[in-house]
Amino acid sequence: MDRIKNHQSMRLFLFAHDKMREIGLGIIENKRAELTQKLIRTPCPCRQFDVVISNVYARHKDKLEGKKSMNKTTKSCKKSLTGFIFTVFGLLMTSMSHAEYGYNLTKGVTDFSQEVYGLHMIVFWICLVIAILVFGAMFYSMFAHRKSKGVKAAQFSHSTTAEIIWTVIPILILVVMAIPATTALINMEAPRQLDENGKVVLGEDGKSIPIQMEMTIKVTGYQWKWKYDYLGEDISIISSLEKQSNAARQANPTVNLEEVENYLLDVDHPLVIPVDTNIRILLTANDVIHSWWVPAFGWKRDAIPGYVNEAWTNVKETGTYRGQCAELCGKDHGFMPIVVEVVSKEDYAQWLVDQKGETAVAEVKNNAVWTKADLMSKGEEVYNSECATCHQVTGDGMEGIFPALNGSAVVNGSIDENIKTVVSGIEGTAMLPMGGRLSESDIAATITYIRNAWDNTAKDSVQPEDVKKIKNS
Ligand code: HEC
Ligand SMILES: [Cu+2]
Repeated sequence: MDRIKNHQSMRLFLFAHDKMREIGLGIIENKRAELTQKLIRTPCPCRQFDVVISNVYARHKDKLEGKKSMNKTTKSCKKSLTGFIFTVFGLLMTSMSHAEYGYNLTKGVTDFSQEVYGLHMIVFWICLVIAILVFGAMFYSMFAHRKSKGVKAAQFSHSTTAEIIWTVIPILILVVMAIPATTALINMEAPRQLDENGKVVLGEDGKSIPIQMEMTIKVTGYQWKWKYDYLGEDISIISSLEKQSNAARQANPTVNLEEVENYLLDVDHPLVIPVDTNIRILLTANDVIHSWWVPAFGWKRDAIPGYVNEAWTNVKETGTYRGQCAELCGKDHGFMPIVVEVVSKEDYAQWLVDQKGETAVAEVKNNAVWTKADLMSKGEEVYNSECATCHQVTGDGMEGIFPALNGSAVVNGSIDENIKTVVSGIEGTAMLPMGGRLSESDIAATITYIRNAWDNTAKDSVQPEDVKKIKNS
């Protein structure tokens, strides 16, 4: 259900995109499946986007097509364009009685998102009234003063009065729209206590009372995953694209994307937050600019390296909310989704306890001495999920871009140098520091793996202790 909700605002756009494409290609409706296949196979700059669109379309196909008022083979562009317009109109009409599948913005699940929705509706109605007045006047005068009735055009060219009127009225309209928009922005940037009617509560000194934040989460964007630090709780979560989606997105996929639920919109470890809680969210990034966006919360904020942005939220309904990185951030930009699990306060307290248990387990792993077999199996797993995107599963890299680790001098050289390269990265290259995103035991395992895998000759093993030493030196 939440998947449908989250896609509501995108649906009209996706549908329009799809229709226009069909018209362009002159392909008839029931060849849709073939088209989807073609889009997936055709390498083009917007391939990933096409895959997402085709997939979302396929998901909602029944709902979309069930509501169509026209479903005919397209004979000519003109005909299908008319069909398209009627279809969209028909969809808009039917959607009014089926709010759940509507094409309007969603109201979201925070006070702020509802405020944004309200603003959107005010502006929408203002636009509608203006459109009716302007087009009404236009069509009326064209019809009532048409040439066939013998009407002669007036010959005046300037009217100061008319010019003043058509300057002053739009200014007034803009001012009227700016008042609620500014109020909403202030509520977002400097949250103040509001009463049930949305009025600002004033303290004894006649000033507004700031909202107290109950917890703080630091969000860090990485190429291409998110890290969530629960400040004061000593909990960090790394949130990456879920395994099935990741397998299905590869060039020669082992998993059919049609079979992956929430394809490209699911992660391994979601952000978990309590309902009805004022949460401050600090955003930054480790490499390039990312942008954290969960539509249901009503805002989007850039995550910029070396800079901390601030936002806040208070989610009113438990549930799963999905979003995506909204800043073009490199080749895997489309593969760093966001999932937020909003749970009851009791469930959150329990989750904290469990999570601290896991942190303790990770600590134990980092302090343990591992057998070589364990290092190798863990290392292969981490290598395939963290390194193989660039260095390839075969360790052969990609010529001219990613060096081969198979036969690399670093990987066959001194352990310390090898650890340093992985922990601190190689400055100015795509080889990013792994020290902050992988645990010491994962790094030790991965290095052991690459030093033993393929044709590499080092054949030694690395313990978390060795990684710690390099990290602290
Ligand atoms: C985003 C792509 C990317 C990822 C992911 C990545 N690397 Fe690299 N790696 C590079 C690039 C690019 C270089 C070469 C940098 C340079 O010197 O120009 C490199 C260099 C290296 C080197 C030095 C190789 C040599 O012979 O100079 C090692 C070792 C290495 N990476 C290990 C790893 C390990 C282990 C992981 C996973 C934990 C990993 N890399 C993940 C891109 C990546
Ligand atoms: Cu990003």
